[in-house]
Amino acid sequence: MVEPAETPADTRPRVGIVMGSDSDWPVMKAAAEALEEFDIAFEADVVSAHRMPEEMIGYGKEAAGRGLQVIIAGAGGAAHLPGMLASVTPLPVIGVPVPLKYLDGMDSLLSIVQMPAGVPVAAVAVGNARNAGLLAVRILAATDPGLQDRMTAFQAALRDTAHEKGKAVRE
Ligand code: RP5
Repeated sequence: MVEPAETPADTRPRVGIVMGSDSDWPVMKAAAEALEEFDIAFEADVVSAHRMPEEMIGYGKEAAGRGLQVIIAGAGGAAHLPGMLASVTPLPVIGVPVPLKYLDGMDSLLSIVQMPAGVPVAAVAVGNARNAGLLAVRILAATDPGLQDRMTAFQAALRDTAHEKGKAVRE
């Protein structure tokens, strides 16, 4: 019998992107795009803290064992997903406050950032899923010199672009 081939280590997801609803995806896909820019394998799914709590806890409990190294969790309104995941996983959790129709995302931001001592969630700005992706890259780069070199090059490109734009202002 032929054994099924194992998934090659570099194609196994290292980052899990989860969100409370598919309606969060237009915001959250920017995290996926940032990871793609750095060739980081990731998975993305809807895991609602309120509509599927058992599955949500299961996802958090199993994430590290499945090989994930960082979780990016986005939610809007009563945005409990990042904090609840952080309560059941030892992995770093990055929360993305998704802005909804009312309150400009302030409710999402405060729900995510006001965690009790001992259970940290790294929150990015309202709607800024790109920064969540880039922060995940930096976390992974701490133990990956090649990835760190790419992040350094990315930062140099940001600096060059800012210089270039400044030139247009100065002239
Ligand atoms: C939150 O409720 C989700 O993260 C989403 O931001 C919000 C609205 O969800 P839908 O009603 O659009 O599914 O749990």
